Amino acid sequence: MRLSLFFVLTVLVGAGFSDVIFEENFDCRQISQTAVKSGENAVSVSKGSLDFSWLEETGNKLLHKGNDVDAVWDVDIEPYRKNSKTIYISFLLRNLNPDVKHSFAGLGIYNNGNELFGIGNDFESNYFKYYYSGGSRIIGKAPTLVDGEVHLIAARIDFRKGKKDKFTIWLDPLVRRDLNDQNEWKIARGEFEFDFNELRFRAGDENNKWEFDELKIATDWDSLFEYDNSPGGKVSKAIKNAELPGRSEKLDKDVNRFYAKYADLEQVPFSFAIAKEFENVSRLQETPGLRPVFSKTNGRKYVYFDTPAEDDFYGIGEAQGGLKRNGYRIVFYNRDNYNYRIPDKMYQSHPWVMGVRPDGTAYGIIFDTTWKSEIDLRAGILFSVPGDALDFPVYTLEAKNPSRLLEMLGEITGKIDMPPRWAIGYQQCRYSYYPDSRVREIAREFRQRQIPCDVIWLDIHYMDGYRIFTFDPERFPNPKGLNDYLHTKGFKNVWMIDPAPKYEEGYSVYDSGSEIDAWVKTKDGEDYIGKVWPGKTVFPDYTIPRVRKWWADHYQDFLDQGVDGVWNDMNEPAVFEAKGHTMPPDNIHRGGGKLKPGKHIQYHNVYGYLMIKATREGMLQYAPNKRPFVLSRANFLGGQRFGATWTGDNGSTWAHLEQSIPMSLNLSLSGQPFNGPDIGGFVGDATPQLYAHWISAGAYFPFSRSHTANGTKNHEPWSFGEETEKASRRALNKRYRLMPYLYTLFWHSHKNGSAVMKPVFFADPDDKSLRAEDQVFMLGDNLIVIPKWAEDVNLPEGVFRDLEIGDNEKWDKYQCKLLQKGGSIIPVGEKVQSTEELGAVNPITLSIVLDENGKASGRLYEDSGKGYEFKEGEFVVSNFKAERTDGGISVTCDKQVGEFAYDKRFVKIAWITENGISFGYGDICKEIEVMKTDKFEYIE
Ligand code: MIG
Repeated sequence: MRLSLFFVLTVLVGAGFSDVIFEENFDCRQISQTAVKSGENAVSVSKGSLDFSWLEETGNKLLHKGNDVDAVWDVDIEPYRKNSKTIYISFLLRNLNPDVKHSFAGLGIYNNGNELFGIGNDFESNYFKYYYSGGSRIIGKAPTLVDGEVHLIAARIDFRKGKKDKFTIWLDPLVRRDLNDQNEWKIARGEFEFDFNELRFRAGDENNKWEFDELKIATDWDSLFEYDNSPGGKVSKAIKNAELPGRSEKLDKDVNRFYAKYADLEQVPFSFAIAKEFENVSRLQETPGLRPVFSKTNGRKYVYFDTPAEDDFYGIGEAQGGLKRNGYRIVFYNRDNYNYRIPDKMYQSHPWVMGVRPDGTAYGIIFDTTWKSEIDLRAGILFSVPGDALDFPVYTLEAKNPSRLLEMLGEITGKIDMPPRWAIGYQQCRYSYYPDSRVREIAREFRQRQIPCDVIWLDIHYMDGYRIFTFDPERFPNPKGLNDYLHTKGFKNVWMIDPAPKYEEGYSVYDSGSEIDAWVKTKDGEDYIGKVWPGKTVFPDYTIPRVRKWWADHYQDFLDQGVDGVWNDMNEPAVFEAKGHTMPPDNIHRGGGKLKPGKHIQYHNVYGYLMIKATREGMLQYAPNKRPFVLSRANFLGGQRFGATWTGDNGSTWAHLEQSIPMSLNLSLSGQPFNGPDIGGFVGDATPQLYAHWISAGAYFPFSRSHTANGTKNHEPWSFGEETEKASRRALNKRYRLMPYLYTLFWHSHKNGSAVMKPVFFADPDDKSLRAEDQVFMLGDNLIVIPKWAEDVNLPEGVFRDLEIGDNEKWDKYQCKLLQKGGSIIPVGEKVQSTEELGAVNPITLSIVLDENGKASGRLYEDSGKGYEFKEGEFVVSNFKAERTDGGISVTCDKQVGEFAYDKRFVKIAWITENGISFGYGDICKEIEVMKTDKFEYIE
């Protein structure tokens, strides 16, 4: 049987201005008015609203047999062809039955009933491909479409007279920043003659269901992707029969909580995200502006916020793409994502959105579930989980501005612990430095070359056959000796521990774990065995309290070797040669304490979170008065309480260098301030220029570490030649000089949840021009960092002055510009090679820029940098103030608190004005006066 649906659409022939030429949203009104030529399907299709999900919302399931044609659209592209114009075609495609392998669906390009070209899922390989009379090609090594997720496919055709037409096809292009910044992976290019007048949706295979939607042709990229953002627009129709919440609670001033009517409140699982206990929970009396609707549709549970189109979205964690998240759709299911190949999943999950209204007020939404979930920000905020996920609460937060919102997020999901000061220093890593003599050599090089550095990292090659908690007897015969050596040189060390021990009897970690029945089980109750670095491995089930204890205890002997910090990698968890590169979703976690037994799909997103929680507990158990440092690759909203994170395996490319800023910013806007990318890029060799640019900006990331993959060229600051070495030294010297400021920012973050690295729109939340600016960023509220490569940047209005703390570097091609905000006092330290050179209270220069009213203020936090004595009062907070006087300024220490308070402290003053820097010196406990001079200098 040939199922056909014919209708002709009027085509706008306005070639010349940018426009949508053709659009098919399966809107029933439109279809029923058109001439339906044949086929039962055509009739059924016209019944319901077909807006989002064609197949489901008709109430029909289309069974596709063979390669039958299912829908045909006549299109007239002749005017564009004739005039050698360019057109773009896009559509959405999703397999609704991913269990069926080897299925085909896609868009056919036809001429009078003859197929010319096709784009879609490949029947044989399950890869995405295009095909034509001459054969077919897989598009890059694009992952299979048979994954149950919505994919956006876009094609560009450049019609050319007398020549073949040029085409480009993208898979999921919207998760990239722009057209020119696409990952080669998902792109196909070629030449072909596109003389067509029909488009057809085709799907093959029995028992298979495909969703096909939003077929569009336009003359430019932007109008292709202009979604209908109107309130109640198309996304809200995705959820049928949406209902108001069944239960609405007021938790706090400006914090509400909602549950669906259908929610089974008895079954709501323990919350991993929420750290706060709300004491005065009451029924919400008023009708809040921000309120979800809930629905069960198409076997999924949906939560939808019908937010105004003018609002800007941020957060959602580590996702790829730009700073502003409007239009994005991502999946929360932690994923090892080598070279960021997969567009819509990353290593961490933060089911949280920050919304900023045009007036600068802000709101936040926490979807408090650990389940595999999706968020769609194309029209409002649409969040969904599989239909069998347990019900969960949705939290809404209202704040006067984005900064306050982040503090509220910190109050609710928890804040970072105060890190040891060395962890804020620069760090050097590679996969891997070995043997131990090479590690010593790296340490010596840093000191000889006077490039500041605090930490050297040990990656998996130190282990004995990749067995965790062991040391290779030949490469690292004396780890304690090596660590002692590093300590004498002023370095700390961080060593890697993966989650999965080798499956091997006689290996103590395996044996002792087996004894307590520690391993994650398959659905049949067997130990789940996967494959990772050591070969066959088992996976500790960190949901079980005794397993976390067992894990924590393992750090005893390990830390005895003089280990300072722990790096937990691969904890999504990553599993080689496994579907989705992780363990099966129906594996079983047994839980305990507050955690009920559950499937992996429930606990996957907190596997890393629970692992680093246990690691941290182990470190605190070993040394209760040492601030632990744990770095984790996977994490979850709220996991900032247990460790810092980095952004995984990026590539040594310009695109990933640029990407690193919005990625770190959005992690910062998701409650995790302590993060950063692999400086220089992990996959591949950086060029000297790329590395120089990257470290020049990377020196200002909260977590600042160079790293590179196995088998790449050397990526130390000096490995790229003299120019790059100089640039690195300069940049890192400046990081260390900013240490008093940076350390104070981390303390703020620890105290109140604020971000260390912030987008510039935080400086002026109602200035709409700043909302998407992600080439530049701020450190705290008083310093803007502008990378050398940044172009046409949008900066906040107001007084800003160059903060020059590098020696005579004006000619340097790589250094970021640092701008200090008017009204601020930034404490600047001296040049050191490691934070180990610092005491609790150190020499400082106060860099001062007055505001329009001739005033400035700033704060400095100081403590020992290591233990927890600061909680008992061993710290000092100094608040500085400056005011214009006749011909100069007067600087005082307005107030001090803490046991380290001083009654005499000689400091330098650097007063930056529009025509130079004026210097002063004196006892800040009295008053320091500085007279204005007209000298351009840098701050020494
Ligand atoms: O599959 O330990 O992201 O930083 O160097 C590779 C080796 C495993 C992945 C981490 C990377 C680390 C590497 N690891």
